[in-house]
Amino acid sequence: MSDVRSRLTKKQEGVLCSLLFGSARLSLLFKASVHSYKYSAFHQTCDRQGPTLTVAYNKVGFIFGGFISKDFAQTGSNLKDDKAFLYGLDSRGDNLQPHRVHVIDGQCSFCDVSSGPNFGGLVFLDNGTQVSSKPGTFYKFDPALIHGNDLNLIELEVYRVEDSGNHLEKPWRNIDWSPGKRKELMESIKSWKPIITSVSKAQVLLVGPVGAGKSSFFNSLSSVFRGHVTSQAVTGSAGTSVTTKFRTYPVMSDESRKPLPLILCDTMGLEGDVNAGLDIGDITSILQGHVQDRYQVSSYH
Ligand SMILES: Nc1nc2c(ncn2[C@@H]2O[C@H](COP(=O)(O)OP(=O)(O)OP(=O)(O)O)[C@@H](O)[C@H]2O)c(=O)[nH]1
Ligand SMILES: [Mg+2]
Repeated sequence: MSDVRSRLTKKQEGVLCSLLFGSARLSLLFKASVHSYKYSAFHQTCDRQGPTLTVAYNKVGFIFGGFISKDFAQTGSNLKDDKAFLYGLDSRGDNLQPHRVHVIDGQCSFCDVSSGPNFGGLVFLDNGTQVSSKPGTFYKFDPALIHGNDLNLIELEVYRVEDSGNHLEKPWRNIDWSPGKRKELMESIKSWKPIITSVSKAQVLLVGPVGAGKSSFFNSLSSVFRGHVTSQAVTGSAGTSVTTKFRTYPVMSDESRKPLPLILCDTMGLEGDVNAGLDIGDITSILQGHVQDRYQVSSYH
């Protein structure tokens, strides 16, 4: 089977996503040239996938189809979907201006039956590469603007529409990464003193699931204060914890050659199985100060 790769260019994908919502992401589910132009193949990969965008390509250079926010599920009914629309995009030339058409008031948006993507006025995969176009059924549209009056497909793709969320576009907190601010933060850690005079250093216990990045966190912190990359703690990925011993690491500063008032305590990862990795009893013992550097928990003997 040849590669199931999107035929859309990045620019075309961006234009289609702009018709959906700001954080929409397309994930290719079905490609007729690979999976076949049979509607049964379409249902096999596209049923119950949530919102989908059908993307058809014809010979004259139009990209067109429909969006539904509900599942294809072959319920045998015509369904309403107030977010559904048909669209057409003339991909010839640089100026990509999509044309979008909403459903006629009160009409259904798609036929959820055993056929190809079926938007009433536009039906795909019911007759191989031939599209059925009936403006006025569910949607009122100008065929010239939707598909350039060409009903012969050279490709048909169906994408799942995912919401990538806004978290990547909008930082959840603003951090000043300037060199001055960085120096200030490092100085505040170096000069920090515990409130209790009998305690000279803070010990920070790193606890978390296998592979969470506990050992890497120490290596990163140590590298920052030493001024060069260090990898004192062993890191990596395996089915079970890579760290097999309890380790206490002083953090050294290379400039002053003085240890910081900070000791990082790296532990084995928490694992699902009983008697594997760190367990709650081990954590209690560590907190009570009963566990020495390089102690190996029993499950690793
Ligand atoms: N992308 C990414 N990978 C990370 C990060 N931190 C650690 N890793 C990678 O995640 C894997 C596990 O990291 P470790 O630091 O060994 O994790 P650990 O929590 O000490 O794991 P155990 O000792 O096995 O419990 C390594 O391949 C790291 O390179 C991070 O911030 N981002
Ligand atoms: Mg580790």
